[in-house]
Amino acid sequence: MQRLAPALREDNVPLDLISLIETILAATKEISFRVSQGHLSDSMGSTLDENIQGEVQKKLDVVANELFKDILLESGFVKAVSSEEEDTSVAGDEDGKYIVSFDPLDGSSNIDINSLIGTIFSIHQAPTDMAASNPDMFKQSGNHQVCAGYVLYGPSTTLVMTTGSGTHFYVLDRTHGGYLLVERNLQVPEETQEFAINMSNQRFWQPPMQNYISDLLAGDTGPRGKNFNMRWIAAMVGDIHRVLTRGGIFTYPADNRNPEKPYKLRLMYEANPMSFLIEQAGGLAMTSQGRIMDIEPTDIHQRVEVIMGSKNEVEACLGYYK
Ligand code: FDP
Repeated sequence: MQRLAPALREDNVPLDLISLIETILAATKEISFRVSQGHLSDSMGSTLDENIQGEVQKKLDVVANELFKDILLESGFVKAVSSEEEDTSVAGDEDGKYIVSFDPLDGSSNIDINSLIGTIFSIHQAPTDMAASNPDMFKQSGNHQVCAGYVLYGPSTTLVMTTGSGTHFYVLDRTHGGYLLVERNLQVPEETQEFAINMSNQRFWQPPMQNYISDLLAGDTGPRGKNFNMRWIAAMVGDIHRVLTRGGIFTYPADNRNPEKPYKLRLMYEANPMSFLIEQAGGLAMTSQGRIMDIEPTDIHQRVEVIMGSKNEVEACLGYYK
């Protein structure tokens, strides 16, 4: 099996971007180790807890955020970072060529139940005409990503990543401590009979999503004429990994629970990187209004409607909005 760096060189990825990716992955190896230690590590529980020595314990997502931030800002490759855990962007090296958006630990409600969690990242070129402290650097659409990926801390630690030449699948080999390429060019099957949505929000959805899901639930007695299965991991990394592996549709639609907050998932470090991975694998990544990666961001923590996965099923869903 091929190691990471030669696999990236085969895709003509520039050397400084390879170094940046390796920097990100160094942090994921440490997080993977901490996750595998579970309650034996100091990272479980609330930030308000104290351990036996009277020291304040940190939650794993805070630890992961600090690790990524420090390692990226010290690397010299990065002009600024933005994270789910930071209010605004954090400045790095003025000459850094890249900016990185990340969700250090996605699926945080799964941390304490030993279930799937992961890290999501998205890399853009840094504009040369803005200071490192200017958060407007991050107002670039998903179309301009030069790399996106996630690391899933599951029974095995897996990396799924694209630099625009297909979506490739790697596994962390603990015997040598590096990621090995398992499969090049993942392809999301166009057809599926599996959907992922948080059904408990059903009464809050808009009518098109209500109608689409009720037709899926009607199975072979309804207009779709086939039965569907449902899965919900409550961590986007886990659900998207399944979609990339065997197909499916994943959606977190608009809802009216809170009129100030009609969407849940974040554009910059959840929807955009996952869209890049899904599209590079032949799937679709949409809102009910258009492609996610065409959205011009207005805010680092902007939220967005998400409907992504198997091409024919996403199109079937969008048909209900016409
Ligand atoms: P979480 O808030 O636990 O970090 O990031 C948002 C996210 O997880 C996604 O990973 C996941 O798909 C979704 O929220 C889970 O939402 P529900 O709480 O509605 O299940």
